[in-house]
Amino acid sequence: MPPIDAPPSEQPFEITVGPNDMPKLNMRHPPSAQEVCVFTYGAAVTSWTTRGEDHFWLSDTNKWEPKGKAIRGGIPICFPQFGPYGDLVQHGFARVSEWDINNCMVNEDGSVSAVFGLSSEMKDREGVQAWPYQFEAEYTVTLSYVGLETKLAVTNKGQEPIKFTAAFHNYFKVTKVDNARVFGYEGCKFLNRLEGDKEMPAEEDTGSGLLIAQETDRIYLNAPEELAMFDFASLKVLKIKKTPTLGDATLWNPFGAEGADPGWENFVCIEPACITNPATVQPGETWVGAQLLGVE
Ligand code: TA6
Repeated sequence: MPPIDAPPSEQPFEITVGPNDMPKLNMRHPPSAQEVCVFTYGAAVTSWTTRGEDHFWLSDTNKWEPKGKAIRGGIPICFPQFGPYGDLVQHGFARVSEWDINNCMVNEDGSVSAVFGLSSEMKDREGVQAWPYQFEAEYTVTLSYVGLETKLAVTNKGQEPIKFTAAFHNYFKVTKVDNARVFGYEGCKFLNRLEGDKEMPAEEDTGSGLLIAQETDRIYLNAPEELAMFDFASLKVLKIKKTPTLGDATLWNPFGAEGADPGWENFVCIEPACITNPATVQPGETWVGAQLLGVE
């Protein structure tokens, strides 16, 4: 790690502001030339670069107003509800709540982490009160030689079990959606969200990955712990590892459907998630779901 008197461009942590004075944390791991930017609004990762190249797509339509609308792009956190499956706002309140920065640390192995917090005690935070549970959520973002890890830990602070669904809604940047091939979903059944969540059989394994050639909105069941995406134009391989607590994984691109973001051609959403088998956390216990992203 850089010495404490290293130039500002090499210091691991910098808290600054983005558009409309929204607070954000820039975190660097100089030995691997990685940087990540996390807004406190939604604890939203909006950019992750290796040697200056960003791997996340961010919409040009973002208004950067922390008022009930999620930042589109990067990694919105869906918690404690994925999609419309429940009584809360679409994808839950985590992505439209202001999170605290609890800690920034250089770990023993030289990796760097930032920890964000949101709890039911924060009565002033958007949407939190709509969920009748006592909880503490910690979101840890880590940069190491291996890549970017995001980890959500949810502790039940109340007297009754908590049940929730969650996802890391990754918007990966691609040169063009049809240049991308997704690997890992071979042999997995999926729920087709475009057909009322109809369960579909696993598709034939062509050996050359899954091509998105039409509007696609799927929840893959029992998705493997490792997924990957290859971009034919940039020759980039993106690897995703997820914990078994995130048993599902989605695949989404609106492919120009009505209402699609004008930038739809340049992202593919692959979202490690627990949706079909919601997490249950007993009083005093902690649930942890994490993903590790790497690029080659
Ligand atoms: O995970 C994919 C999805 O659930 C899609 O159905 C699509 O609606 C998307 O998330 C974006 O949701 P949002 O609420 O951010 O517009």
